[in-house]
Amino acid sequence: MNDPHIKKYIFGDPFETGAVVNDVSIETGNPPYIILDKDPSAITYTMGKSDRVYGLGESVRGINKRGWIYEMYCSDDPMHTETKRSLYGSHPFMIVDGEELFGLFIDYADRIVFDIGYESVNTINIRVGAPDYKLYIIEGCTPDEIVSGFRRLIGKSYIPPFWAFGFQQSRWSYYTSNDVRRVIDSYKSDGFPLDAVYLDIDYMEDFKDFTVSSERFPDLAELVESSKRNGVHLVPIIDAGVKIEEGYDVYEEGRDNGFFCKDENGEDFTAAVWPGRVCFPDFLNKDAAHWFGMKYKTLIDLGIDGFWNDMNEPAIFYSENRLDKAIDKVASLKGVNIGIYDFFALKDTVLGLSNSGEDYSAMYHNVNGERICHDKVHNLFGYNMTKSASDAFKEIAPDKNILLFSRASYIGMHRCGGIWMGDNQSWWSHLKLNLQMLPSLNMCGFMYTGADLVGFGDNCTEELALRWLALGIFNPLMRNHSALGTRDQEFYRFENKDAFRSLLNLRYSLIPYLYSEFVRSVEQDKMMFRPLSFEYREDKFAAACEDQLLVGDSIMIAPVYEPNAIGKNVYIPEENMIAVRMRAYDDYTVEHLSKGHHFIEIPANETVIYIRKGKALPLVTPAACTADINPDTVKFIGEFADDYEYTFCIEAGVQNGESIITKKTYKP
Ligand code: MIG
Repeated sequence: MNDPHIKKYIFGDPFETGAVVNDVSIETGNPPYIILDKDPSAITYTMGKSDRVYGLGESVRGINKRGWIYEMYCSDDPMHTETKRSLYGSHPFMIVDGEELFGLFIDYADRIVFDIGYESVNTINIRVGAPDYKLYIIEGCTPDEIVSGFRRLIGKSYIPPFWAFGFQQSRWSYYTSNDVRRVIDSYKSDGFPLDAVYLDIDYMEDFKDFTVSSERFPDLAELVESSKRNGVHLVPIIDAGVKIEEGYDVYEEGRDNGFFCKDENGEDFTAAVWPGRVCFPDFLNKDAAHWFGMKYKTLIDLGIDGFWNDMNEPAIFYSENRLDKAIDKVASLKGVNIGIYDFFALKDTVLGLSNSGEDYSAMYHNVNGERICHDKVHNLFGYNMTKSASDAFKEIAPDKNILLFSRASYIGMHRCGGIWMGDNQSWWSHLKLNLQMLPSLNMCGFMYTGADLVGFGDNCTEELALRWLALGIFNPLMRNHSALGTRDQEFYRFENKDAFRSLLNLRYSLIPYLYSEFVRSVEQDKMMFRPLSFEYREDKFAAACEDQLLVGDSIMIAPVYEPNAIGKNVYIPEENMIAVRMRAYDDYTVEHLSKGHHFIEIPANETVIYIRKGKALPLVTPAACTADINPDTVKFIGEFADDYEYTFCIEAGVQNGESIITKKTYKP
């Protein structure tokens, strides 16, 4: 395929990342719009005063990325405040929308710094780690066209199994089979719908991948079976590090076959993560990747049909080498009356032990026989871990579409699995970040995604839980997850159960719409979550709107993300939108709104969905789990022409590890 709107340039000797699958021919001469350094590891562009910049996938801050500096470098940072620069994924695609309109993708697997008007307010300055990369400039008449051009270049996004659109419950500290049973029973006995419960690292024996604790989960196969009878899938975690332990087959096979990453001396690179000392499978080595991917069979054989890959930036708590140095330093100071600056230096030495660039630089890969320093391929590690699983699933169980998502990612991985948005916190600001990341990730191909609802770290409040759920019901990956030691936040834990139950039921009423819009977005290389500015091109209020989204073709959402609110200001971007005030899927009132600013009252037990002119919102009767959803129960809300029809995408089976999707059209 040769798309006339995409121009490709190659500089130096780039590493093949695997991001692009439908490539275009190479241009010579200078790329348009931007200015390249001689080197050319720096790119600059002068923005117009009101230009907006979109993209950069999983990043902090708003939908318009202008006014901050971001680094594309997969990082394990559970405390992502707004002044951090990197999160778990690297998605170096952006769109400039203003005096000029173009997209830019830098295909490069190490650190890239995107200064979007930080050092100098009107300047974009991009610094690529080394002058060895591919640059794509994407032109189009609208941001949507640019996104489609880019998405065609990088190939079709992952479509999870239909059940993965159901509500999923997770928590780090379901220690035993009985803990899991209790969670399922509690949801069921309170009449909440549920499709999955997660198994965090606690299900393993000493945090060893592909093992199951015989003491705490002696009956996993039975648990998987009985949960499935309730419509609930169990989804275990897989960590990147393999515990070093004699007699542990995964470790011994990896060691004996040379499948682990190496250090400078060609010995296995070791570091410490949850299992203690580990080796990292060399996912960039095809044989190693295949070997590790096939290991998932152990759990698939027990009936498991979903996985989440964690710690694959890769996260490193410490390496022994640097720990020893730190310990020596601490010891050397014993009895010394150190100065305050020495004290801070000491503190930094200890705090800097984790996820250190020094350790990454000492790690080596075997790529088709060539020794490659990890620095060159850092952002591809999580991608290739997830690809190894995705490839193997097609071999192990081609008759199943196995759910798969990852923490770390790079563009290209969007074809193999989804991502969750990493370790957020039970903060109101992270509710808003959840909303703002959705369109940015869609631009980069990541469609199956969502944040840990109610927040992973820290303690939530009931009010935050309820407001977050009102956004959560639109996340394709709708998972409540929390960290060990934080306040329990399963939805049945709260006082106002009715409000939580009706929101969860509403999710199930919405699933056929969400799934259909999701599938169509993938098929047509579109975004499912769009900023208002992408649709209402000439509208200055839409352009500045950072907290409302179009979800699929029919609706707009504008969730509350502040405490003690009685409602919020909502911008209605077109005449005659219909605000549907829902207390339950079958208990709602509608109100016509004119174009402009409105204060919308939104009590915490109501959700307001805005239907676009001439469109309809299809809602089905809620069900206890996705398997029980019946699309024929559909009812339409909205005002639409007599010949209006809506087509549901319906999962009708599996072939080659992928869902077979049929279409069924309904007329109101
Ligand atoms: O160092 O497995 O992001 O979802 O619960 C923390 C425990 C390791 C990080 C993941 C989180 C998970 C947690 N993991």
